[in-house]
Amino acid sequence: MDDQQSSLLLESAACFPPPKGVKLSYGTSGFRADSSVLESMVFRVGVLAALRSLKTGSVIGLMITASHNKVSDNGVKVADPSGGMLTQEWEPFANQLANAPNPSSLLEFIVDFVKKENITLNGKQEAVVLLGRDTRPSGERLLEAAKKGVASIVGAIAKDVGVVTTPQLHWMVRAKNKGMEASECSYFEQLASSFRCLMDLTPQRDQSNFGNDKVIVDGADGVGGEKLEELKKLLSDICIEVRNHGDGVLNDGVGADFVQKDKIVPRGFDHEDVGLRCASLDGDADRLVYFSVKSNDSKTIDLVDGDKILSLFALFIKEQLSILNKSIDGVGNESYQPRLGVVQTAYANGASTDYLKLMGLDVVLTPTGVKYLHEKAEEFDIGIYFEANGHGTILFSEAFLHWLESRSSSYLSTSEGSEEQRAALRLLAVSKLINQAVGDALSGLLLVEAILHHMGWSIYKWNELYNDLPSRQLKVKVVDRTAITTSNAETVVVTPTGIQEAINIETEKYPRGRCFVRPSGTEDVVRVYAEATTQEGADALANSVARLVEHHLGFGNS
Ligand code: 16G
Ligand code: MG
Repeated sequence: MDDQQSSLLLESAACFPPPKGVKLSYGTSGFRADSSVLESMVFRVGVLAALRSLKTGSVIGLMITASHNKVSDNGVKVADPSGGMLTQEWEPFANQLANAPNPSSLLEFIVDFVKKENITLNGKQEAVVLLGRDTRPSGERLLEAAKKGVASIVGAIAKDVGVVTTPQLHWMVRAKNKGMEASECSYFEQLASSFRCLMDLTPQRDQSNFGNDKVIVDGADGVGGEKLEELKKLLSDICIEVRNHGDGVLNDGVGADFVQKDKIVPRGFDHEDVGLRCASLDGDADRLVYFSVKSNDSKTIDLVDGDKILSLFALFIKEQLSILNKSIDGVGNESYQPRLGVVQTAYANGASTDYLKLMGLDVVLTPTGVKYLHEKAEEFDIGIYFEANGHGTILFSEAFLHWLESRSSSYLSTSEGSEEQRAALRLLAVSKLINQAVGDALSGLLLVEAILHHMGWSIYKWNELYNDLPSRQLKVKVVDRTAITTSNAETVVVTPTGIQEAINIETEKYPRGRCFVRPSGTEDVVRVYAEATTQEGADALANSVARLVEHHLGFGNS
């Protein structure tokens, strides 16, 4: 590293002293904390993103958001060239940078790291970082810190894409690196045109079950509602009503996280919405859940969570593949069999996993966090992943898309307009509609709507795919949550010893009982999840295991 570069880094780092006594780690969703302590972290993540761009020779993304957290929090995360999460190999470096006590130790870490990673810092190679932020008031100030971080690597350029949803930023990074246009306009256009295409391919079925044609969307008072209003203008086949699009407090009694965890109606919804199809986005619009307001109690809801969205997507894709397979069998000489797989976490309702297995699908569990699910889903030709909380997407392998394209063009000459051709076109449209960079509530919403239309299903019919087992989630404050380590996709506690045996004894008391504990990646708590055939059973199991956790780990300060 030359003198110009090191003095630039030292000088700019001096403007962003780290807050005393704050130690952050790059968790499942990057760095997240109260926005007042984040400026120096964001600056340093700006530096990291520029280095990542130099290392990969590609455009990198930096998103300022704290998703479903309260409005006073904020956070920052990095999108890799594919549009996915920052490679896990760089997370330790992110932690080192964020927690370096002063500019000179920061510089030391960088010097060592660039040497190890073979990154040349001579200002000759281009580095580009796309910067996005959600609607949080602290976003603007933090964006300036990110820009300074990027600019402290000689030759690196920060491009501000403004207020966007997290998935939009990831989509833009992916598009840019594929040489496509990466504007918000092109994002909206791609979603709208592939949605239109899917709707045009709807079979002529009895639509009497479809129910009310309108979908009402809770925008969590965040960026998603605002963007959906814009996207709506390009859509003519669907009626979307957006509520909570930014006039109330972000994530306060609204949003997908609130709806999924508390199972009560978000602000702005009431008995007048009984019978309607409702959906909820989270604060940065990478999560989506559906719900309907209960007719006997307008405060509570029937939740249609990420597991049901996954099941709907899996069912639809399987249906299209079997239409294609029929023609393959007819020809008799086609050997290519695309592998369809679904990826869930331990939070997936047991009934959903049973349902998916009954459909004959390959179901794999991973630890919580999109980076794990995404990585696993990439192993399939079509990998569908979802967390129960509504974060998920569908990934298509390049090989499968090529195969699909060549099939669909061969149908042009042999069986134009056939069901096989339509199935191939539907799958191609799904691959364009769904955001393959990361879970995206807007594209997910359009895909759900198109599939319900295709099936001629109401939200009730969809919800009847299977009945969720009653479940309960609790948080436990302990002295040190990192004392808990787990294995088998977080279903088994490894340390401290003895807890797992005690959990097993409790769990066995309940028919179809299932229970696991894990340290949260985003809050200083241990989470407990329990499932049983009755709500009372799930509650009792969760409570007794929460007490076990307290007993083994000691109460924390609340
Ligand atoms: C983050 C993760 C989400 C996960 C959640 C778990 C991403 C982009 N987001 O929001 O996937 O479900 O953390 O939170 O990976 P927890 O560790 O506090 O339970
Ligand atoms: Mg989110």
